[in-house]
Amino acid sequence: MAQYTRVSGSVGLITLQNPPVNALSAAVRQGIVDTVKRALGDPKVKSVVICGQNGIFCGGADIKEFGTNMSGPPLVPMIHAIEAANKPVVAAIEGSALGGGLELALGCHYRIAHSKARLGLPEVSLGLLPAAGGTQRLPRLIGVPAALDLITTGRHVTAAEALQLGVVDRVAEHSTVDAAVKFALSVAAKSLDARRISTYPCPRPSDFDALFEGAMQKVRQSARGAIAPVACVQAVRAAATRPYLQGMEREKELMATLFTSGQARALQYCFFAQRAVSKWNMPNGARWDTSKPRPVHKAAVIGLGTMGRGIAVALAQTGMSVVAVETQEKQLMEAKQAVSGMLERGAKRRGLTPAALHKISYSHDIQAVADVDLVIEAVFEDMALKKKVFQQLSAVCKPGTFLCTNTSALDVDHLASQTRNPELVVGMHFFAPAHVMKLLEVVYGPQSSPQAVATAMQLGKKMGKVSVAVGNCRGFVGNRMLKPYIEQAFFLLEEGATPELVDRALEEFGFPMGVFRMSDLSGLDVGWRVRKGDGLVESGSASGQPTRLREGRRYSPLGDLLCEQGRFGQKTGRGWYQYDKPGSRVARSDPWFHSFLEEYRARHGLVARRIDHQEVLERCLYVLINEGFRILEDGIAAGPEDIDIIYVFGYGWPRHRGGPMFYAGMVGLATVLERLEHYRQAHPDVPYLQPCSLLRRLVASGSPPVHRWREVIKKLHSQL
Ligand code: 3H9
Repeated sequence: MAQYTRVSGSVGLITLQNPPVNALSAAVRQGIVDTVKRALGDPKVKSVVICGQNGIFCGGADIKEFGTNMSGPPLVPMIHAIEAANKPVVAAIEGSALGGGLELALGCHYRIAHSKARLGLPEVSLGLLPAAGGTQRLPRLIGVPAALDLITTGRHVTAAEALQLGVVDRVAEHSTVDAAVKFALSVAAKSLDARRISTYPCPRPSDFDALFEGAMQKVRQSARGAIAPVACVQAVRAAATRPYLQGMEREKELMATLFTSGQARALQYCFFAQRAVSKWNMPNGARWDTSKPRPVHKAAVIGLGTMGRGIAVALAQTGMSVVAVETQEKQLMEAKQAVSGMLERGAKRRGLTPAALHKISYSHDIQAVADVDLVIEAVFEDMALKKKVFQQLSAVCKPGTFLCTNTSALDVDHLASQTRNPELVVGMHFFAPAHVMKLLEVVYGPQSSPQAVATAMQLGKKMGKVSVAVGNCRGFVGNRMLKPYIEQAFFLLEEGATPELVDRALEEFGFPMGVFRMSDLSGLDVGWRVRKGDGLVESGSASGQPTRLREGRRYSPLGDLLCEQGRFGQKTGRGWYQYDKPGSRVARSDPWFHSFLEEYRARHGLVARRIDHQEVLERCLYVLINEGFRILEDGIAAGPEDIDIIYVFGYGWPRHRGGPMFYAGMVGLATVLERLEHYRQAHPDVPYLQPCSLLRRLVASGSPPVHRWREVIKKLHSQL
């Protein structure tokens, strides 16, 4: 777990060996303790180098050990022993030095990093803080403001930035271990008095109070209820106000609170869930590890509206050639300008030249896609139009071209049936803005080939997306679950709530935006068009007298009524809220809407009652979760992790609550079931509130933890 050799006559070389990331498991920690002792006790050894095998220094503490009975030597005294050594210890950092890995390096007397290495203290994203001295040593080394930034955001820095900040002493271009050994030889006889970071005074900035107040305000605003960023600020404050050992005590104390918190559990679940979703499998048995993707060298986007433009940017940024097709000349010219602007701004942000600009060619002729490997259709959300495009693509493209649709809800199988090779068709559902949002739903139908799914998943990864493979149904996973959630929000308005109350409850829960502010942002007309297509919007609604039932189910026409008045949200300056002008983003309460709502209730004989945050959360979230259970039951998502990752990356579900399905487990499945039953009784005309049989079955089998749900689902499927 830590290999020891003597090299160049007098350098003790310790190599961490725990693939894939050399995490500091109990065995690795024991290995370090033993090998350091051996090196320090060997009179022939004058200096020591610590490195990691396979080009990676260390990915930090072993996250899999958290929540178990942790054994083995603890990190803090292990790092202290290295720092206290009387022989110079040099960290040779290749690949990554993260979390406990960087803390180990900070305990060394010197740090040399490869130019491609990344360093950081990402504990905050796991609901923790760097508790192996990271919060105490880093501010002493690089100053309080820079340490606050790295520790509260968890961001990884490049070797160049680490050198500039003073985190590392040197950057190596070639073999870091060779460079470190050479360096270790050169410092063997030097005094270590000035190299032990824990002995440094922590620089106290002149604007100390304002700095910490500002930092606290910033994390409270962006953390949306997450507690770890706040604890990180408190720990760094202790570094700046207390002697080192007392600071370490504070770090330990704060870590103890975080370590057992539900938030840390949720965030660590998200870490593993994000990796689990890349290991996709389909109901027909096709899997990620047996399906080989085909390389995509050239891709095309059809339709250059908002989504198509973002997709073109995301594709071009991978470095591949992109053909962007838009049949309307005016739209094509506008898109060309917009895409170039996005690529230029993106390159500027990353300090690069916009090379991707030259990767895109534009055409108004669909024939231009004849030689591409993969096409993503992103035309207007209209089945007839999409069908036509797929028929054309099937005729124009070279054999074997994958045909993907960016539809957000339409039937992928139906589109596949328009082509000669339905096995080459999958959905690639991006989220707006497509070059920014991380989520990609890869939608397979019964005929989609494993290779088509593998290729779309791999392309998503290349584009920097978190891709989740899901089955085909109306709205797939994300939008299917959103429907009952939005519906409940409308019903709550009818029963006495306001958009402000509903949004506040959801934002306090941790969503960046409540349902109504989100609806104003994305445009009320989008859902209106869908409801019209479904025949739900009644022609008499202009008179304000639409009924509130459709085929025996409760229906709220509130959204339709606003649309009829031209209130489409931010773009028209009016929606559920009012805005200073069309396009403005600051939502203000709208007295017009409040009196409209009162009149509406009066007209329908609805008596407003007091609704509290608890009811808003239970009604909106539990109904969404219930639909998640139906999705699992239907086999549309392979496991709860897929749903949770979709919600965390695509729908603003607060990551520190782990995603809707994980959250249901935290609340208690029996509680979710009981509340759904309660609301179903109160609202018998709302079928979405009917608890799903999978939920009942899980409760009946003792509410197993989320990682064991798949067993119950498998049993359920085998009985169907
Ligand atoms: C900490 O250090 C606390 C301390 O302050 C002290 C407390 C006292 N442990 O991401 P990948 C697995 S907290 C266990 O796909 P990449 C991962 O699950 C820790 N397992 O590779 C995956 O497994 P599988 C702070 C880990 O090349 C496999 O390794 N550290 C750990 O894209 C490959 O991972 C962090 O937060 C771990 N620490 O990226 C760093 N790390 O193959 C977390 C990874 O079964 N890690 N695995 O799915 C990372 O950010 C990335 O893994 C890294 C490599 C950048 C290192």
